[in-house]
Amino acid sequence: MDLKQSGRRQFWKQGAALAGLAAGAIRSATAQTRAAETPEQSAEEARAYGERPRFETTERRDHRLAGQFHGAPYPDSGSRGPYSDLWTPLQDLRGIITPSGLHFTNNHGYIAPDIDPQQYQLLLHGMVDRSLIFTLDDLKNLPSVSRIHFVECNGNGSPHFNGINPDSVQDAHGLTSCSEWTGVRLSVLLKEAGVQKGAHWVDAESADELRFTRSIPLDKAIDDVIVAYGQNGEATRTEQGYPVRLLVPGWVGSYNIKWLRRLKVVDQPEMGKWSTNMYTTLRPDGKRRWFDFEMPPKSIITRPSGGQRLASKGFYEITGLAWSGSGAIRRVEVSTDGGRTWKDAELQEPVLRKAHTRFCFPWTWNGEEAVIESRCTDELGEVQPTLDGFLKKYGITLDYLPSVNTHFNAIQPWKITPEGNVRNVMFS
Ligand SMILES: Nc1nc2c(c(=O)[nH]1)N[C@H]1C(S)=C(S)[C@@H](COP(=O)(O)O)O[C@H]1N2
Ligand SMILES: [Mo]
Repeated sequence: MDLKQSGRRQFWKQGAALAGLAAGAIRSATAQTRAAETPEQSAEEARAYGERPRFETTERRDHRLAGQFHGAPYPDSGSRGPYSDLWTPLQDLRGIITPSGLHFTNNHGYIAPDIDPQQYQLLLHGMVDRSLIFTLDDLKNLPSVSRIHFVECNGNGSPHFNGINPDSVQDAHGLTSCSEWTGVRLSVLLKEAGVQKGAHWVDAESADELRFTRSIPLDKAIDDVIVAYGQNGEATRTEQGYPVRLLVPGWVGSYNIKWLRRLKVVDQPEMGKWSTNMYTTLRPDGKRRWFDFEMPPKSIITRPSGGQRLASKGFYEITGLAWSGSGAIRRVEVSTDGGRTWKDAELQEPVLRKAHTRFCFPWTWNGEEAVIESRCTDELGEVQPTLDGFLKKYGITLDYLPSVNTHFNAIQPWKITPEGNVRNVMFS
């Protein structure tokens, strides 16, 4: 453990005590100060790469350290890599871009491989006319695209992952983030190689020791999948798959293979444990559903949200994020009376397909108990369900819900107590 880390952790503990003293109308339960660095170190770093203002300390939450996994104690915390389970502080973000250093990461416990970009190679083979190997320069020399898309873990928000009523929006829903991704369209590479008749899937495999694999239907691969080497204007972060990852817009997070090293064009999907056991939904009858693809429409109020405090009655802007794996968000409604009445929120530009969309709603809190929640509709007309609606759709009861590890998109209610404390009341 390095000094900086241990300092941070210590400060994080102090955070709870400091929160009560923090000024400002909405107080964050994670308020804290940053550990001091040596002056030479910070001056040099600041010149070279810039730094955050000293007072800006929001950070990813390490659920491995927090000891939470699938709502239960972490199984093997010791052996997990440093980037295995970091959650985005959604309550502190504005706009739609997640700063790269705050992008969530889900790594199945392995340490990010250290890949020299000069040595990097991507193999494209299988049912193609020509097998090809691309270096990083080869990829960068091909026509590029930059697109803003979210990545969301399939289990985000589900009690299967997050336990019952985690305190904050970060701990409940922090496995979604949104970046501008730059790279070459997979369709360009497939055209170069020449896809043969009878091919229907592309198996993508990672370079890390896990050999993480998922199969992508050829239609999707040709439609909008990006072989991405850029994130928010610079190289893709180490923990986001440096130097190259797959970006599969709108689909379940696990399709976005990081540290991509091999693409194989095939006729049948591979049926390894990640594609079948880990990333499908178990039905109550013991059978599994077909692969999950698009993430369903979902919205969450990020401010005010769980763990924050309204200092006094008066005006507040309610704001949050909405997104859908099927396309653009068309509408977000907000209720401040626990779902009895709804009013349209304003959607902030830009409203992009398969990207986080920022919504805003002006509100005056009268100082009485209130339950605030949001509900979105996407371009296909699909409406985010209530908890009951979600259970009906899957044909399950609340008891069974913790077994469902995917696609949980029920409306998230936050209760504001007369004292101004904001609490998670999803399951109550
Ligand atoms: N090589 C590799 N790729 C991977 C994973 C992994 O463990 N190893 N995790 C997947 C899962 S489950 C998710 S949700 C996304 C998360 O992407 P991120 O870490 O960039 O947020 O990466 C996917 N790609
Ligand atoms: Mo995931």
